[in-house]
This record gives sequence, structure tokens and C-alpha cells, in this order.
Amino acid sequence: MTESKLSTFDRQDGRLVIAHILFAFGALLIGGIAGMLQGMVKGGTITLPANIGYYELLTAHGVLMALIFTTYFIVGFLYSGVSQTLGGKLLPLARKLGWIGYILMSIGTVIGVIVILLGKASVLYTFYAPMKASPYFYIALALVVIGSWLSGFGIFYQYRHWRKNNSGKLSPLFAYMSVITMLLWQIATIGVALEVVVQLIPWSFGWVDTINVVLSRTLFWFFGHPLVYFWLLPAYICWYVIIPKIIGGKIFSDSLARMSFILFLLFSIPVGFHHQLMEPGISHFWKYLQVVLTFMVVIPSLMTAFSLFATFELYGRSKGTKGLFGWVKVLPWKDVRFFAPFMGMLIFIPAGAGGLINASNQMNAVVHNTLWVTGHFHLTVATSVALTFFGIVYWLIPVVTGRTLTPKMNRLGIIQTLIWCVGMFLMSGSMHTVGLLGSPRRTAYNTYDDHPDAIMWIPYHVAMAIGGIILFIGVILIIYNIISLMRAPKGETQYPIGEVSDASEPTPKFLENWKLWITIAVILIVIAYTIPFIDLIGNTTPGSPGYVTW
Ligand code: HAS
Ligand code: HEM
Ligand code: CU
Repeated sequence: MTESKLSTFDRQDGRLVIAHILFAFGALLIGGIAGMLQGMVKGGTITLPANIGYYELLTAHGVLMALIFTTYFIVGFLYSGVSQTLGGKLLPLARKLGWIGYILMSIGTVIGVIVILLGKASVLYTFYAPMKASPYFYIALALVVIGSWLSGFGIFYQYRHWRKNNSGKLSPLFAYMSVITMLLWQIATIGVALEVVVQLIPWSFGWVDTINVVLSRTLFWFFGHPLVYFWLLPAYICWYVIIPKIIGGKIFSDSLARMSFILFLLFSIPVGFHHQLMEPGISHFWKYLQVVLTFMVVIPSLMTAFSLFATFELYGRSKGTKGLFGWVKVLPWKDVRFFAPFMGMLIFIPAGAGGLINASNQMNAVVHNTLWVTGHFHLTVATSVALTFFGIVYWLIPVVTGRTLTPKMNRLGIIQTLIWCVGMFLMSGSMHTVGLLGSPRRTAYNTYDDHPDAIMWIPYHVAMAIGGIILFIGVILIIYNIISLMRAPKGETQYPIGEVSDASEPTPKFLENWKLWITIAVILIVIAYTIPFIDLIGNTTPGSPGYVTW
């Protein structure tokens, strides 16, 4: 394949990618409206009309942001890189699976949002039993998951085909990372699929009267924690593979990058108990073991931080900079394709530190179910990941639609990034602080009969509301930027795939030995979960009937 052919993105593949990206940002817009309103309700600045419940909004926000915006963006982004790096074009079957996946996910999303807005499913994005939603809400979620599976199969199919035709060759880094991201997703979703199909759907239809609550929560978090790495890994793909190219540098080490992804595959699933540390029904030993494994899954993030610093420093030295932070001066600060993901990285330092606090058993007792946790994930997923995704669209949309990024849009992109950072500093900063003062998450405005603690929380809640309004301006601006990108001048934009530094050692073959890695992942899951599941299933405590609490 010639160079000029490579730089033109396949038009049919482009349509599949853009369909996913636009759907994702549609979800961000609606989710953003709900987010802003929630912030304003909590700040005591507005009251909702009687027919809209706070939990209805919060469910719409959590589902549209955390499940829909992310999944659509990720599938679109991964398909784009897989098409680009594995042959320059999707195989017909891979593309077909991508489209069928898209249609199933979209039917699921539309049904889900309608059921939520009808007030029949205010069970939040974690849909904990014994709160009971309409069965159609769970069916809608199942459609989204099945759709995403098909998209994953499309990626596996393209990868297998490439390897058959390129035996002995190392697969492209982007494709390798996409396969791990989707493998992680396939294994993780088994937990939530079991919960929805075996427990929630029969119970919400009334075919069975009661539900085993701890078991359902445990199945949820078997999925819920790796879910957060399903969001993170595509951002890491951008940091490892795309950013070096955008700054004009090199990938520090191909093997280190692959190893860190393997560690995510191994350690991100057997750790769900760190969300259940304060729950009865699970013995201390298993919580302890999963906390140890949680600290293991921090290692690949530390490796990533190390590798990014190395990429930046190598680039700086190649430009003649000296000293520990000399490289900071030569980075392309005025290029939004770099600036937005970089702010994501920078914010990931305090965001990750907050995660370590959450995972520490004693400190979890202080922060669990407070707004601190909400602050934690608005830094991780809603800033580090979201800003990276925003940064990607400034080159991805031009690449797949055959257009170019103009200086004006670049400038608007920088402004959008700054607005997001300021809004999030205010919102997440006050969530963290007021969380430490005890203010609970998942609550509407309440002064608890003018209790002094609740009165003390109010100024922070007001700051949160102001941050939320600024963030919503950021949502409007990113939507405006996307519309402008769709109408940008025609031209050719190169897909930015980084090259590995010459100084790096060749990548060992065992990193692509899937049988080995999947086996180890399964063994770790079996060790961490088998006995707890046997205990939970054999538990003789009576199950719970369903409650509609809203
Ligand atoms: Fe978390 C709760 C622990 C990471 C998301 N987390 C949540 C929830 C969400 C979430 C959504 O143990 C709430 C769920 C709910 O609704 O109840 N989290 C962790 C730990 C990590 C972590 C140990 N979380 C994430 C990521 C998320 C995410 C990533 C989304 C994308 N989290 C918890 C725990 C809870 C929790 C408990 C339950 C709390 C409770 O009680 O309910 C770790 O993976 C973090 C590791 C990260 C680092 C940072 C590495 C830094 C890097 C940047 C380098 C920067 C550069 C630039 C190079 C150690 C890679 C530098 C430039 C310069 C100029 C300096
Ligand atoms: C929860 C505001 C963007 C994911 C919340 C809450 C507020 C809020 C105030 C807390 C409600 C409570 O605990 O009572 C906003 C605003 C945003 C924004 C103003 C920007 C306009 C995002 C993004 C994501 C996200 C981009 C993810 C990609 C979540 C999740 C929850 C949440 C998962 C938890 C829902 C729950 O507890 O069930 N948001 N948010 N948010 N937000 Fe956001
Ligand atoms: Cu977790």
C-alpha cells in the first residue's frame, strides 16, 4: 500500500466511525443538560417542575454520560484505528458487525432513555437492587451490551485476519491495544449480563418474587470496575500512540506499552470489592485480597506516567532542552490535539491519587457514599478521559470526513479545554472538599432541618452549581466545534500514528500470546471470586422484594 493511499481514510469506514462519534456527542449534550440541572438543584438555586424527579435526571445523566457517550466514542475510535493500521480498510464482515452493533446499541439507548424519562427507571446508572425498574430498562441495557459485543467481535475478526496474512510480524500497537480493550470488555460484561438476565429481568417481570441483593451488587461490580478501565484504555491509546506523533516525538517503548495493557487485562477484573468495602455479606479476607489486587492495577498507570514523561523528555532533549523539566518549554501548547489530552494527563495525577485513597479500607469508610467519590470520577472519567476524547475529535473528524482543522477551530478548541478545566476545578474541587465534610452523594437539595453540618455544606454546593454551569458552556462549545469540524474545508488530514523510538529494544513475542494472558486473567478471577460467589449463592438470608423508591 502506498503512502498516499494510507493517508486517505476509507470512506465507508469513515461513515461508521462518524456515526458513532456523532451519537456519542448527542448523548453528551443531553447528559450535560441533566448534569447542569442537577448541580443547580443541589446548590438550591432551582427547583425542578413537579413532574421531573431528581433521580430521573441523575439516572439519565449517569447512563448517557458514563455508559452511552463513552461506549459509542470508544467503539468509533477503536474502529478508526483498526481500519487505519490493519490493512487500511475494514473487512466487509468487520464493518457489518460494526453497523449491526451500532443499530442494536441505538435501539437499546432509545428504549432506555424513553423508559427513564417516563419515570419508570429512576434506579441510577448502577441500577442496584432492590430498587426495581421497568423490565424494559434492563432489556434496553442488554441490547446496548450485545451491540457492543458484536462491535468487539468485528475488531477481533479484523485482527485475526491480519495476523493470518502477516504471520511472524508484530501487530500494530494501536490494533493490539484495541484488542485488549475489547477483551477486557467481553470478560467484564459477563458479570453484568448474568445479573441482568438471570436476576433482574425475571424479577422485574414478576416471574420471581425476591432477589439476592448482595449477589446482584457483586455481579455488578465484577463489571463496574473494569468498566472504568474500558473508558481509560482508549485514552491511554491516544497518550501512547497518538500524542508522540502529534508532538513530533517517538513512542518511548513498544514493549512497555504492551506490557501495561496486559497488566490491565490481568488485574482490572478481580478487584470489584473495592466498591463494596462498606457492605456486609462479604468476608474481610476477600475484601483484603481484592484491595491488594487493586494496588496491583495501579502499576500499569504508573508505568504509563513513566513512559509519557520519557516520551516528552526524549523529545525535549532532541530539541536541545536541558534540566529536569526543560522539555515543558518545547511542547506544542497551542495545538489543541496535544493540549486537551495533556490537560487530561495532568489532571489524572490528582484523580489517580484520589483513587488510591478510595481503595484504602479505612479511608474508604470516610469517603464512601459522599460527594468525594463523585468528585473522584468527574476528574477521572469526566476530565482525563473526556478531555482526551475531545482532543481526539479535532483530528479524527477531519481524517474520516476528508477535511482539515482550521486555526480558528484550533483556537476554539483551546478555549473549550480551558473552560472545561475551570468548570471542573470548581465543581470537582468543591465535591471533594464537601465530601470530606460529610455531604452525601446522590441526594437532591436538603438542609436536614437546618442541621449545622448541612448549612456548612451550602456554599460548596453553590460553587458546584457554578462549576456545573461553566461545564455546560463547555458542552455547548464542544458541540459547536464538532458541527464546525463537520463543515470544515475539504482537504487531506493524516491519521497520526506514532513510531517507536530507535533506542527501544525489540518487542518480545510472548506479549502476543493470547492463550497465556487470557488463562492467567481467568485464574486470577477464579481465585478472587469463586468462594465469595459460592458463599453468596448459598446464603440463606431471604431475598428482597422490589421497591419503587421514587
Ligand atoms: Fe475509581 C470509585 C479506586 C481509577 C472511575 N471510580 C469510582 C467510581 C467511578 C470511578 C466512576 O477503591 C464511582 C462508581 C460509583 O458510582 O459508585 N479508581 C480507584 C483506583 C484507581 C481508580 C485505585 N476510577 C479510576 C479511573 C476511572 C475511575 C481511571 C474512570 C476512568 N474508584 C476507586 C475506588 C472507588 C472508586 C476504591 C470506590 C469508592 C467508593 O467508596 O464508592 C487507579 O486506577 C488510579 C491510578 C492512577 C494513577 C495516576 C497515574 C498518572 C498518569 C498521568 C501522568 C501525567 C503526565 C503529565 C505524564 C496512579 C498516568 C505530567 C506533566 C507534568 C508537567 C507534571
Ligand atoms: C453525577 C454534574 C459531566 C458522569 C453528577 C452529579 C453532578 C454532575 C452534580 C452528582 C449528583 C449527585 O450525586 O447527587 C455534571 C456536570 C457535567 C458532568 C455539570 C458537565 C456538564 C459528566 C461526564 C461524565 C459524568 C462527562 C462521564 C463521562 C457522572 C456519573 C455520575 C455523575 C457517572 C454519577 C451518577 C450516580 O451517582 O448515579 N454529575 N456532570 N458527568 N456524573 Fe456528572
Ligand atoms: Cu473501581
